Amino acid sequence: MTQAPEQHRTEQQRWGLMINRPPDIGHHTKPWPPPPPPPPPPPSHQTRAMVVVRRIYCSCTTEQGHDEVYYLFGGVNGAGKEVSHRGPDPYQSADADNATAWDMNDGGAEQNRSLNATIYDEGLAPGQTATFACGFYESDSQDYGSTVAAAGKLAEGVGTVLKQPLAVAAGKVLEWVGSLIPKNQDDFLGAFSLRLANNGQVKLTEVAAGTYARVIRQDLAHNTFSLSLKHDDGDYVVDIQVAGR
Ligand SMILES: [Ca+2]
Ligand SMILES: [Ca+2]
Repeated sequence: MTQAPEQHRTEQQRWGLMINRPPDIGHHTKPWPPPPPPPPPPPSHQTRAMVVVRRIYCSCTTEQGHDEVYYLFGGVNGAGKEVSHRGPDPYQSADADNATAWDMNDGGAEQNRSLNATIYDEGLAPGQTATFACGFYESDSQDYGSTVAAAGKLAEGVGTVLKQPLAVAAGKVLEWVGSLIPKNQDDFLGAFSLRLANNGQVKLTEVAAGTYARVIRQDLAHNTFSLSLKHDDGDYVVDIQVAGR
């Protein structure tokens, strides 16, 4: 009965000596390595691009009284397809000419309009780019169908100059519209072109002013720019923002 505990103690002491002896220079004496940090979350890729007309300011209308401002938008989207349309529509706050134009004036409530109108909203996958031209007009009753067809000409035209500097597209808008909107009909206010890219986040990579337009402010870091449009006695400033989601 007394042998076993002694043997047990002896065994404990023996192990105790082993445990308490100076550490070996070996891997088992190093502290356990900390766990690796968790992997970073996957980047949140945006897949749609939007072009938003934030505000239009009218310093001078094309003639006495209200102006009815509309736009033609066309180009080549991220999938390489020609797309175009004419706006605004009621969802873009169109409130003149049976909701096909913005009611503008150089005084009163229609002078400075915060529209926040999304004039383009389409898929743009990571790695894709898209190029568009846009012309602003003031309606003096040119038929609607011709203006839609004119927007289509912008898409075709942009497709032919994709490899050229962006300013070429902006400078050719009037040429592409051609006789669809005669010069003695609706007033041409000015045009611009822009290029979008998706590197995970949608970016405005370039903007160029065309005929009768001037880029008066540009902030590519925040995807915004402002245009001055001056023609046919009209004098406008348009604030535009590119956004992704
Ligand atoms: Ca006019
Ligand atoms: Ca008019």
